[in-house]
Amino acid sequence: MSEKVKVVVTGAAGQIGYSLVPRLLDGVTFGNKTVDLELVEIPQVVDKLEGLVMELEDSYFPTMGSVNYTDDFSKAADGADWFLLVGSIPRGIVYNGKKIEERSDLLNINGGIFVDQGKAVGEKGADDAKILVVGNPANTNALIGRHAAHNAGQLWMAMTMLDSSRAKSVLAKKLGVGVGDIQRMTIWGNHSPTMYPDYENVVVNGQRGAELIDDAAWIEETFLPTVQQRGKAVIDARGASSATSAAKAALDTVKACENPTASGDVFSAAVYSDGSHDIPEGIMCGLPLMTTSSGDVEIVRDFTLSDFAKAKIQISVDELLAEREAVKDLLND
Ligand code: NAX
Repeated sequence: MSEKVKVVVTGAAGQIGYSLVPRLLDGVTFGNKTVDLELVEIPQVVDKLEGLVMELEDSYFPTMGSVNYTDDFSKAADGADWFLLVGSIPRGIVYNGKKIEERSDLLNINGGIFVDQGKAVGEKGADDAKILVVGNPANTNALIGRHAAHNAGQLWMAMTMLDSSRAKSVLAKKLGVGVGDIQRMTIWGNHSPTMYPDYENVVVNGQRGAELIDDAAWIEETFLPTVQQRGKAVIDARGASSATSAAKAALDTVKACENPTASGDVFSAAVYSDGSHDIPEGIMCGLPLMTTSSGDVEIVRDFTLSDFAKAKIQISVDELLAEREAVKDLLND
């Protein structure tokens, strides 16, 4: 019998969910493991998931195990190995009679959701479960969920893989190479316009980015703003936010955790900071990561940061500290 993996996806009826869910079953993300799926939505739209389940059944996925849909996150969480927490309340909608415009309101509403989900993950999820938060504000949602889970064996992450893939694409065009030629790309800080894509530490066909790119104006005026504002550019062009690329990034994060990292390379996600790289402890900060041959995900420490990089990272770290302060009531106990 093949191995099994149980995966919970929230926001499964949303845009990202529609691109993401089928590809969890395609035999690539989890290899030949049988994938049991729990698709979670809010009560108002949960019934729409019946249609997605019908499509999954019709798609011929030999690795598909059981597929359920529910609005009961806690029930879905039972024994799950992976949680892809995509669902969240977007800015601009009316919630409990109030239009949600302020980031602090958004933090608190979504934070409340992540307290409940975190508790369920901690109590019911596998003790070595991995949790990837995609729903924004992703880093602080993950901080709240991790705190509520109180389960040290579980790994909470917030997604920065999409930012990393965007940064690789912009650099690859500049350098005339393929995206696959760019290694060691790290997104430092928050998944927000303050993020810092580290062009200096990338390795492109054996050469460091710092040696390859000697064009400070291009970095400041083109590279950083293009990567930092790419989400908005996609919305402006498409009339909807990034969905297929976000789904691909979530799958790439899962694969990066499920397989040992190639020697010398890293991958990007935000994890709980432990003081390394002079980043204060206790925030979910984008960092360089690797998966060891025994399957542990670790922070990679052999990075040298220039004064320019340190100053940029500090801006994003300050934002994360302010977000933590804004939700401090959700981090008590
Ligand atoms: P959609 O609005 O299409 O879908 C979100 C879905 O989540 C909705 O169907 C909603 O009913 C559901 N939902 C809300 N609260 C829920 C809860 N408590 N439990 C279960 N389901 C819940 O948004 P979509 O375009 O799919 O984006 C989802 C999230 O990803 C947004 O927060 C978005 O900002 C975020 N993103 C994060 C990215 C990242 O790199 N970290 C990039 C892409 C994306 O912008």
